[in-house]
Amino acid sequence: MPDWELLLTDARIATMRAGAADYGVIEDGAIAISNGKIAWIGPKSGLPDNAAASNRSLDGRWVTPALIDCHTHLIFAGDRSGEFEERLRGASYEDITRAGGGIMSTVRATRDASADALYAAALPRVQALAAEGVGTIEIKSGYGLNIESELKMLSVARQLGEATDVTIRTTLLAAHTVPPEYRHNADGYIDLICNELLPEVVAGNLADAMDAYCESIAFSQEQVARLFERAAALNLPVKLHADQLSDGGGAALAARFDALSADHLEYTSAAGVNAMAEAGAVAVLLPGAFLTLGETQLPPINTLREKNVPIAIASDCNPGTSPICSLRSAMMLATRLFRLTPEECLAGSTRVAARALGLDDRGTLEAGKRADIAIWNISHPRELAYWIGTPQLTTLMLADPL
Ligand code: DI6
Ligand code: FE
Repeated sequence: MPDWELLLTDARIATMRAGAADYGVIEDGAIAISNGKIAWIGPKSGLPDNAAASNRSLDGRWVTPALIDCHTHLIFAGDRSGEFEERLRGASYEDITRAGGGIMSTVRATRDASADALYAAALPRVQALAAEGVGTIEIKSGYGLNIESELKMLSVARQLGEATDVTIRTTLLAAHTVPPEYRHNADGYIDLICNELLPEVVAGNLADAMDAYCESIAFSQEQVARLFERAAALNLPVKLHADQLSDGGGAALAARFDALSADHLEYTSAAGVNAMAEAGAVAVLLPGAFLTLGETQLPPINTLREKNVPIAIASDCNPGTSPICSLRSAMMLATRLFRLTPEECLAGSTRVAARALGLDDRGTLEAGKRADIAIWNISHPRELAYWIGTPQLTTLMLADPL
C-alpha cells in the first residue's frame, strides 16, 4: 500500500504535460508527494483505496508546475533610469553603449559593490519572483567583466540558492561586452575567459552554463565560437544572446554548438530557425526587452511554431533593457506583443523553460517530477498570462533543493 507524505486533493491541475491539449488539465485531481517528488497524480477517482497519507484539500483551487524564469540578470548594482530617459528622448541603446554607458555603467557599479551589497540588492528580486510563483531562476553574471568580479557575481548567485528554497541556476556571461581594459583587444579578453576564468569557474562549480552576447556592439561569431569550443571541452552547456539588435547569425551559431537555447531572436532569419529546429534548441523570447527598447522587429514567431522550435518566455530582469522583475508580467507582454497564446506562455514559463535550463526533473506535473507546485486563486490557467501585478498565488510548494 502506498505510503505518501502528503496527498493534495480537490485540485484542478494544469499538468502542462508535453503533447497534451488544453493545459493537460485534470479536473478533480489529486497529487501525492513523497521525498520531494510527485509519487502519484491523476483524477481522484483513480486513487488506490488503501493509500495512506496526510490529506490536504485544495478546495477546487488550480495547481500548476512552479514557474521557471530561465533568463535573468538580476544581480547588479545601481540603476539606468537616466539612460531610459535618454532613450525616450531618442538616443538608441547602441549609441549609449558606444558612448561608454549601457552595460558598462552597470559594470562600474557592480565592480564597486561588495558581495554582501550585491546579495542584499538581489535577494528581494528573488523573493519578488517567488511571490508570484517562480520556483527556479536562472541568474547570469556579466556585470563584472574581470575575473574577480565575475567570480563575485557567481558566488552571490550560489549564495542566493543556498539561502532560499528557490533553485538558482547560474550562468557565466563574462562575454557580455568588451571591458575597457580590453577595448582594442577583444580577442585578448576572450583568451582571458578561455584560459583563466572559465577553468576557475568550472573547478569551483560556480556555473551551470555559459552564455555570450553575439552582436556588433559585443562579440563576433568567431569569438563566440572560440568560447563555445572551450566550454564544450569542459562539459559546460552553452546558450546565446542571439540576433537581438541585428541578424548576426547567432541562432545558427548556437545551434552549431548544440546550445540549450538561443535568446531574444528578434532579427533571426528562417535559416537560423531551421538550424535551431534541427539542433533541438529552445527559443527564449524576452518581451520585456522588446518593450523597453521600443523594438518593432518581431521575433519569427510563426516560423518557430511551424518548425516546432519550443518557445520559452523569461523576464530578462536587468537594469538596462528589461527593468521588469516579474515573470507573470513577461507572460502577459508575450501575449500582447508577440501574440503568443496564454497556454504557450504558461508552457514557456514551465515545461519549455525547464528544457532551456537543461532540467528534465521539473516543469510539468507528472509522476517522478519534483514536487515544485504553485497553487493559485484563479478561475482558469489562462489568467496567469492575463493579469499584471495581481497577487493570485496561494502557495508555492518547493521540494528541497538538490
Ligand atoms: N541583452 C540584453 O537585453 C541585456 N543583455 C543583453 O545582452 C541587457 C543588459 C544591459 O543593458 O544591462
Ligand atoms: Fe539578457
